Amino acid sequence: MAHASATEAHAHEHATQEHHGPQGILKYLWSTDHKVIAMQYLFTGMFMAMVGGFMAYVFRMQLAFPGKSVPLFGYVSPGEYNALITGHGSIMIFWVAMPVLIAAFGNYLIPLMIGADDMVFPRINRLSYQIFLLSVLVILSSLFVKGGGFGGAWTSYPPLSANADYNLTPLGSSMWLVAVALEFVAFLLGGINFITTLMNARAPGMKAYDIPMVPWMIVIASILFMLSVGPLFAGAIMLFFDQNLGTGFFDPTRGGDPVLWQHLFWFFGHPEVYVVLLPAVGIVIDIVATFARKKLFGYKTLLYTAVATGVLSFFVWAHHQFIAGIDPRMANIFTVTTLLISVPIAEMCFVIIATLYGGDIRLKVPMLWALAFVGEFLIGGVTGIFLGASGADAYLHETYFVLAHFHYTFFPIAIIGTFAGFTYWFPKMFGRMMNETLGKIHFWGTIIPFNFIFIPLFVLGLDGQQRRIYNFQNFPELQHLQPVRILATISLVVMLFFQLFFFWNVIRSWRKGPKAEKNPWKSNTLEWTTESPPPHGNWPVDEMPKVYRGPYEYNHPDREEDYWPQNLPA
Ligand SMILES: [Cu+2]
Repeated sequence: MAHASATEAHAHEHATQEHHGPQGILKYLWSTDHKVIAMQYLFTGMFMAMVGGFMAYVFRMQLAFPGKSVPLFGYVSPGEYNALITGHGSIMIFWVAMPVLIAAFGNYLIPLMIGADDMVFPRINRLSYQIFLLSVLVILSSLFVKGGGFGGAWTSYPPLSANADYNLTPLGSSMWLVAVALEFVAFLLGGINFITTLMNARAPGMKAYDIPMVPWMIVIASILFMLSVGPLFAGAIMLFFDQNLGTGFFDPTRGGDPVLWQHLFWFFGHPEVYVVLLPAVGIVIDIVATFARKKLFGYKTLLYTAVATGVLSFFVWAHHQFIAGIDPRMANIFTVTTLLISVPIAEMCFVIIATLYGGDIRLKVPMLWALAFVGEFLIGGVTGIFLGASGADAYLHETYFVLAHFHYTFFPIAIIGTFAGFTYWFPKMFGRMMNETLGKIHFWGTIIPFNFIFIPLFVLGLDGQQRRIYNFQNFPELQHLQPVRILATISLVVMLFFQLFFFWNVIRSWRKGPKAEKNPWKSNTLEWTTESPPPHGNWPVDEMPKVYRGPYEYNHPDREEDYWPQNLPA
């Protein structure tokens, strides 16, 4: 069996070489340990979340109090405003959601949950992070070059992004493209590792349907990413040429077609939503099963639903272009596929609800986040149905309704999903328990203001307020909505303030939280059978886990102490 021999080879390596790789501070730069690389991705992603959150604070202050000096920033010029909204969108998607949900959780959890001692290609894994770090440096420095950061929004639509006179293209625009391309390379390398590791390095006895949901979801997401990113990668190179060499792929004054970019962008851009959604769903379903003390309801249903969502997500992209001049008959087709994709998503929600049903539910902090994910994401899903119908979209397109819908999908994925996973695996990652009270203050201090930020934006959108406008004082017919804008901004400031409780909780628990045992939540996936935190190689060489039986099963209320697979008969 191929996977058994791969594991033996690894075990041998760990038995003969106490620690491969350098020690001390260099360990964090050159380590090939999947857990160290996961931490690098996690903390880089968290740092970038602070940058992206700060950008949101600055432009929301400008919207609520136009023309006033923003504390910690100063006056916001129109150019800076554009750079801020562009930076916020691109950073939160490419440098927060992707590195945290795919790379950090994928790196940390895949080997541990399938009983492997590391990734199959540890050095490719390290290279992946190093290229990612380079992309971080490029995007951050692009904010400070001459002409300022790129201001063409995260979608980078031409012809604005491809300047008519290419000699005038600001450096920031091209650096944005380079940074995004580097980031894609990093995640392609990571994806290769995730897929091969899941295929080849599973614990002896672990069959396909024994694999826990988190590794499955991250691997399906990696495949989606691989299949969708190619066209945009090519598009990014073409746009780079338009910007710097005077080609005209996307510029109509040079014979190009700007709508071509929109096709290439959204062919990637829509599956990208599922690239980050699926790992979050995996995390949430794992937490829900553990804290409901139930077997996951409908394992295969969920798995095939995820695959179906992935396949369908390649046929919905033009719902972003209903009013871009595409054939209205095409719009009908994309309306149907878009409405169709809400079926598997609803099915995922039903799996979660059915798992909760009749459970012995414990409302620990990770469980609160997991339940909030379902409720908030549903609002995003339901409002997406309005936007997916081409008739309604003609009115709602480019309004704050889109913005509010998008944040009701992405915030639950990137922020709520991350906090759920982080608080759940914190004891495993750092060997300490987090403080429940601080965790609950942080939870409510995030969830309540979140709704007060984005429900007002639905109101603004339905009243016809357009996106990407610097100052609404120039629009007398929208003046009466100023209190709504101020409410959203104040709620954002309150939400950002409550993040201090999270950072305080992390630092405090890391240093002197109560020691975590191997399996504090009484879960029954493999990562809970090793020490907290796991040693290098994850398990002692002669104690590598074996899986004695399937199918994949969670705790039953009557088997409280029983975790899979250790206490089960051979
Ligand atoms: Cu879409």
